[in-house]
Amino acid sequence: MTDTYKNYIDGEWVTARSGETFESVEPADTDRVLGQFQRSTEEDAQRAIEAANEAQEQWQSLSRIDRAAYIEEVFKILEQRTDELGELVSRECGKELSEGKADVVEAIHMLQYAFGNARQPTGEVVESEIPAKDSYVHRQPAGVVASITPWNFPIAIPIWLIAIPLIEGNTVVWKPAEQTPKCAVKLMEVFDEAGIPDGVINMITGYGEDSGAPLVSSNDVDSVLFTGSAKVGQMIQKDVAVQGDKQCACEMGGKNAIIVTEDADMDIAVHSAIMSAYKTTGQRCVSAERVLVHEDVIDEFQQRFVSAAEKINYGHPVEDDVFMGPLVDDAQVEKTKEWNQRVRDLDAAEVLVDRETDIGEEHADGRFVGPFAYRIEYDDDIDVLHEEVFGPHVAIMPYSDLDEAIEIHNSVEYGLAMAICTEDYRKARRARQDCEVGLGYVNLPSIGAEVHLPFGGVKKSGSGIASGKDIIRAVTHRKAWTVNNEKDIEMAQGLSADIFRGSDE
Ligand code: UN1
Repeated sequence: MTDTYKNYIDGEWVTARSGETFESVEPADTDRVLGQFQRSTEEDAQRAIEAANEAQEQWQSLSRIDRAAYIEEVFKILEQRTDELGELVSRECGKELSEGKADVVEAIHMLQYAFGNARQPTGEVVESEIPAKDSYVHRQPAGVVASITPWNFPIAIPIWLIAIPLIEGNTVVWKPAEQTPKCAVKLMEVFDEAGIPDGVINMITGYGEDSGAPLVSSNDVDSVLFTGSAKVGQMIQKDVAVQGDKQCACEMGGKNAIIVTEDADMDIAVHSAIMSAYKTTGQRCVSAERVLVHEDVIDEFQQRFVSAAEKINYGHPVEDDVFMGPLVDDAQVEKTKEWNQRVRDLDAAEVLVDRETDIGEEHADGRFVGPFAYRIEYDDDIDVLHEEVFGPHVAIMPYSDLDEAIEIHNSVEYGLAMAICTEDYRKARRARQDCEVGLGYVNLPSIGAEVHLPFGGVKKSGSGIASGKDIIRAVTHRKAWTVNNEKDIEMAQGLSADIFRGSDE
């Protein structure tokens, strides 16, 4: 018998109105059940939205600094629970232990950034062309924010999409991914212990169609923050666009690339490519599924990459010395295997690494898919070179000059992260200028952004305001406010203020 966990609404732990629950299991060993969770529906979403609406005015009336003090409490408690929650992240989403812990540490860093930022000056003072006028820009909370978060960073990304919205004076309804509900419940416990007033943060577990969609369509939600797949993000963007009065920031996938130039340091290039392709089992939105290597060095790169990929240790994420864990769910396993098979069936592709099922019998109950890599000449018509797999699956492609590398780089509809491995600063600069991305790295993997940097992409990858201080734009309204300090009214642009002009007065 496993425990049943509840939703968190208006400061209370409550069951879903449907009375239904769903199960969360360890992807590395699906016999191990982590708990039963509430299968929330529109009714629960509505209850949570009402609680958030009721709490919002009072919460907004606190100073920004007082609101931040609550976030500092969350930070203190989370810091004490780093190891415990890190291990839970590893068990529930399948990332190896250092990654599970890094997820919690990333959340801690975001909390630190968020409450520290509350003592920074905000807004802008704008010079008026009329000396008697003072103008400034003031920000006010949107109201109720719906935060819809993915499973691959089950502690960090929720904190990205909750901490700053709260400090800005919004209240939040959070719908975590159905793959990682236990991480969500444990994170809510931290908020509860921190003494956040009732209704300020609410959490409902369940599936997107049942309980995420009603948040997006509700008239009482003022801003939607989403990180996840392009398919769902586009649905949210469309839904919000026709409502007209709702803000929205969507952060969606990528088909990220590493460019290796002819002068690159091969140790750095191979290390960066392996990290980018296989860390988190390829399940970061910033993971790289394309490595573009100059034709003069591709054979050497390939030989070294393959030898490293053959040695990667994959297994249960809480075992010692594991580099890569399982994929999160059966849908991911199926999808990754399907793309691998399509590559095997391509005449144009040479499969270099195929460890798809290279895992011991003891892991038969896990959702394991091993490293896969292939070499191929870029061809616009090959769909796998454009579509995001979100697994340990990577194409190695030759190019003859940097113009061609950049053209291939930009041929995809996404534009999230990239890296260039080069010893030539001019080539690195060229990549910075011409690669269509929101995040770029030189002589590094394409993963591992720090929280105080802006995070987000261009093109189909999103609006580029998923995190850091930029997210403030998605959860506040700007007010341009002008004050006249004289008795006379004087207008800008030479506009006459003489209301008796031409009359006898
Ligand atoms: C994601 O890939 O879904 O930059 C988020 C990184 C992490 C965040 C990744 N800080 O790799």
